[in-house]
Amino acid sequence: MELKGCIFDLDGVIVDTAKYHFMAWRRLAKELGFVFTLEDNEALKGVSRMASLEILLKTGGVTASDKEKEQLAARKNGWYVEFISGMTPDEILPGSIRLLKALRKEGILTGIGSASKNAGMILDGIRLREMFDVIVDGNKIHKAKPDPEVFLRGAEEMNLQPSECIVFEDAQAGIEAAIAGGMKCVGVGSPELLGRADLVIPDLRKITIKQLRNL
Ligand code: B16
Ligand code: MG
Repeated sequence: MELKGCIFDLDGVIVDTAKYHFMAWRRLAKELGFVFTLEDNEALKGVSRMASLEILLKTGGVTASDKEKEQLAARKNGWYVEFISGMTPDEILPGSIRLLKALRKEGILTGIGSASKNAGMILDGIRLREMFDVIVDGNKIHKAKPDPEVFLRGAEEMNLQPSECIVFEDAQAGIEAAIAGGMKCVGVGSPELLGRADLVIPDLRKITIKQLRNL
């Protein structure tokens, strides 16, 4: 392919904020009187905040009104923001900076395509904002992954066609979003979960631009 842009999911690809999301959701579940496991948490990856809450409530067999749901989501987000407010560049996942620098050296544009409304705060904490030409996050989009909106907006802001872009994703919903958007995608994580991606890698450490161009 003629590679002109790479769009990175944030949580789970560039940083491991999934653990902070989990800590906050588990705390909410505990307050609601049930246990939320790491396994249950898999289904929340890449999913928007309100959709995550729906899954959590279903897991615990809890019903709530729309107003209560808003309050529960805000409560969870308060804890989550507290957890991520102390993030530093030490938390950037291995290989990320190397790959971003290599892409930029080749004139390939870089972007963030995240469902999170807290992406800006995370990027500031890890001081990586300037490594991305475009940033599309949960504040800019209306439709959550697996809808391709987040990645299509990223390509559009880069002035590129979807077919010229590669998406890096750690979540099934994100892989589906990339496919729906007509983009190649690299799954970052386990092949069992991300088998629909064009290539699955354990992390960003070893991937080369040549491998990406061959997709
Ligand atoms: P927030 P990503 C996603 O980020 C997370 O994977 C997902 O677990 C979270 O619920 C979602 O952002 C919304 O995050 O509550 O901070 O708006 O993986 O798309 O970068
Ligand atoms: Mg993710």
